[in-house]
Amino acid sequence: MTKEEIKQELRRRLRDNYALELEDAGPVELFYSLGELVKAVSNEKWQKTWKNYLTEEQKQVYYFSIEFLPGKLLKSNLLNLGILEEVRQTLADTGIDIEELAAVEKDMALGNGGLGRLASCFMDSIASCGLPGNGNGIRYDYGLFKQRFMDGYQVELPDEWLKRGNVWEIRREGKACDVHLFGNVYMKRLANGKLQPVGENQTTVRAVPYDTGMIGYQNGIVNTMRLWSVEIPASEEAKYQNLTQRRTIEDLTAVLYPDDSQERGRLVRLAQEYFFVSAGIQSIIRYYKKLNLPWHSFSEKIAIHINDTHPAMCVPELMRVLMDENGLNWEFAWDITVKALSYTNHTIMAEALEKWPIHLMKQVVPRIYQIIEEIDRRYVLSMQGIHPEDLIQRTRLLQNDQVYMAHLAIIGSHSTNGVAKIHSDLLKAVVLHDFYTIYPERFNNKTNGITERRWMQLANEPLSKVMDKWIGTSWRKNPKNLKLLLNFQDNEEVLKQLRQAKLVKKAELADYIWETTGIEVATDAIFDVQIKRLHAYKRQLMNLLHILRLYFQIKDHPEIDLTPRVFIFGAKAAPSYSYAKSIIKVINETAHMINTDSTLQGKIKVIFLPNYNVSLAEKIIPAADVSEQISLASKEASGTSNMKLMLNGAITVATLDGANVEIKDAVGNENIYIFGLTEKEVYNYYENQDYSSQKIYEEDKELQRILDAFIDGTIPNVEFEGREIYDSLLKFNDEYFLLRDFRDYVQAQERIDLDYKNWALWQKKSLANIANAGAFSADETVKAYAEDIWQIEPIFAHTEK
Ligand code: 26V
Repeated sequence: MTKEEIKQELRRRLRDNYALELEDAGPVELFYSLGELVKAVSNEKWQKTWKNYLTEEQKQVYYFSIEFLPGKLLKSNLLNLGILEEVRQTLADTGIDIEELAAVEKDMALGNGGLGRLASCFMDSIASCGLPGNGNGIRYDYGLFKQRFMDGYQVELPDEWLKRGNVWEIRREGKACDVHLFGNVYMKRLANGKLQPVGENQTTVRAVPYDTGMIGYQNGIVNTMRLWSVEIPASEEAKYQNLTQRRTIEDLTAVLYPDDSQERGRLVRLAQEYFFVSAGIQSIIRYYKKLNLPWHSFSEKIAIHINDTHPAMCVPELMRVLMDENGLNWEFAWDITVKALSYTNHTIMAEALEKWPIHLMKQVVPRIYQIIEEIDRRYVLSMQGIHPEDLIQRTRLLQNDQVYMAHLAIIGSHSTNGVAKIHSDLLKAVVLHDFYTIYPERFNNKTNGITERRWMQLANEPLSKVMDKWIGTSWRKNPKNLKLLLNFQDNEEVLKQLRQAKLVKKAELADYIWETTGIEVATDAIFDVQIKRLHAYKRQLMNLLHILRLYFQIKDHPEIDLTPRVFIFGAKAAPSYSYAKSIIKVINETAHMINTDSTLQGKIKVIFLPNYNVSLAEKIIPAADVSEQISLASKEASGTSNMKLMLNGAITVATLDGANVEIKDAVGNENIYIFGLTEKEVYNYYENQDYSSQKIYEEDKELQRILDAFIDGTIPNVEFEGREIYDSLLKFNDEYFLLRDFRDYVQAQERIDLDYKNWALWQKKSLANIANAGAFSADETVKAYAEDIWQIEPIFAHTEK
C-alpha cells in the first residue's frame, strides 16, 4: 500500500464510522479506524491462507492453551504486513504520532506470565515460518488483574480489556457448537447390542468462537487464533429466566484464573478446561470431516498440542467424539488419539502439577470421567507383567481420589517435552522418571524461544537501526543472522552506537519512571532489572537482600565508590499468595526508605513499577543493563525474559537454571555472571537433609544485620510482613537456599559493579549477548516442534517484498 492509499482509506473509515475528518480525529477514533484498515488488508491474506490449507489438505497443528498473552497487536500487525513505516509516515505527515494511537489499544492479557506469552510468541513464529497452525483457547471477558500499589500493598483491579470492543476479532457464530456439562450419563443398550452413553439432566452451553488473524512476517500467511466464549443456547433460554441463573453460565468464560494453588478444587476452572477443549476438538472434527478421508488418516492431517496439562482433557474428549459420536471402537480411537496428541510440561514445582478430585470430575464432566476410568483400567492392565506393580501404581491416572492430569497427558500422547535442556533432563531423571522408564522414546526437549520481531524490531528501534547499519537487514527475516554482529566486537564505533542506542531507551524509561512514580533516576546508573511473576523460588527476595547490603555499605561509608544503580522490579503476585504479597510490600517499603534518603547521594534507587505486563516489558527490556535470572537451580523450567533481555544487550546475572544454562553456553563464561548452587548441589541438600540457614546466619555478621532489618524497625511499616519473611528464612530453614547463595551472588554483583566502570569492556559483553540471541528465536523452536513432534511442513508462500 502506498502512503496515498493509506491516507484515503483512513479518511474514508473516519468519515463512515465517526463522521470525522482525518485532521479532527482523536487517538481513539484513529486507532479503531486504522485497526479496521489493517484487518481489511490482512483478511484477504487470511482467506487465501485457510482456503489454501483446505484445498492442499495440509497437515495442521492445533495449539491448545488455556492462556494466550499477545499484548498489543497494532504495531506488530503493521510490521508483519510490511506497512509499519508507510503508516507511521502517513500519520506523521498529518502531525499524528503513531505511538499515541498505539497506546489506545488495551493489552490482550489472557495469560499469567511465561506460559501464555510463550504461546503468543509461538503463534507469531508459526505464521512467520509459514507453518499451518492454529491457536485454541478461551476469550476471557476479564484478563489478568490490573495491579496497583496502595501503601506499598498490591491491590487487584479487574482488567476491562473489552470495554471499547476488540478490533482484531471476528465473531463466527456459524462455527459455534454445544458443550455439555454436569448431569448423569448412563449406558443404554442399542438394538444392535452396542452400548451407547446417554446423558440426562445435563447443562448445555453454547461455545461461540472469536477468531483473530495471526499474521506472518511479510510472507502472506495469516493463521487463526480461535478463542471461545460461552453463551446460553437459544434452545435453553427458557431455563434461565433470572439473572443469577444466567450468570452461572456466563461466569464460565468471565475471568482468567491468576495462577495460584487455590484454583484447584474450583469447579469453574475445571468447567473452563473442558469447555475450550470440547469446543476445540469438535471444531477440528468438523474440519476433518470436510476432507472426506478415512479415520485412520486422522493423524496425517491433524496434530493437537497440549500446552501444559490444562487442556489434557483433549485425550478423553477426542476419545469420546470418536467413539460416542462417530462409532469407532476403543482400540481404533485410542490409536488415533495417541498419534495426534503431544504435550509440553512447563514446571517441576510439585504444587503446580494439576490434580483434580474425582468427585469434582464426576460432577462436572461425567462422561469424560468414565473414559478416564477406562483409560486408567486399560493402562494398568496393559502394563501388568511388563513393569513392576509399584511402578504401575505410581504412574496410573487415578490415585488418592484424584485424577493426575500430567499422567493423562503423557499416557494419552506420543510426545512429552520440557522447555529447556536442564528441565527436560530433570523430567527424565526425577519428576517423570517413572514414565521415562516406561516410554523413553516419548521424551524430548524443546528449548523455549522468543519472537525478536516484537522484542527487538518493535520494542527497540534504536538498536534495530544500529543493526541494520552494520550487519544489513537480513536479521529481520532470519534472526540467526544477528551473529554477524560478532564481526564488530572490536569496532569502537559500533560499540559507541550500541551504547548510544541503550542510552536512548534508558532515557525513555527514566521518563516513564518519573511520570508513574515521581522518582528521578540517572541514566548513567546501571539499570538492573528483575521482571517476572513474584514467586519464592524466583528469589526476588535475594535481590532485596543484596540491595540492603548496599544500603548499609553506603550508610557506613558514604564515600564508597559504587557504580550508581537503579534496581527495577516488575511482578504480580497471585491474589491468594500471601507470602509473595509480603515480599512486594517489603520491597516497596525498602524502596521508599532508600529513594527518600538523601545521604545515599542517589547511589542506589529502587523502583517497583506497578502492573507489569507485555507493554511494560516492552519499555523496560530495551533499557536494561543487567538481567536478574536468580531462581534456585532446578526450579525455573526455562524462563523467557532471560532471552528477551539478552537480545536487548542486557548482561545476565544467573544461576545455572532453565535456559540460563544454554545462554551461558551461547555467550561464553566471560559474557555472563554465573553464581550459586548447581542443580546437583541442590538435590544433594535434599538427599542429605543437612541444610541449616541458621548456621549461615550465625557465621555471617553482615547477613545478620540485613536479616534483622526486617524485624528491628530498620525497614519501616513491615511489622507483620518483615517477621513473616524473617521467619521463612530462619525458623523455616530457607526453603529456596537464599542464604546459601547470598555470598556468591554478592561477589557476582561486585564484578558487575567493577566491569561496568569500563564501558568498552561492558559494551563488548553486551554485543556478544545481542549477537548470540538468535539461538533463542521462537522461529527455531517452532521449526523443531514442526519437524520432530507435529510433522507439519511450511506451505509454499510467495514472499511479498
Ligand atoms: C505455577 C504455580 C502455581 C502454584 C504454586 C506454584 C507454581 C509454580 C509454578 C507455576 C507455573 C506453571 C506453569 C508455567 O507458567 N511455567 C512457566 O512456563 C514458561 C514457559 O515455558 C517457562 O519459561 C517458565 O520457566 C515456567 O515457570
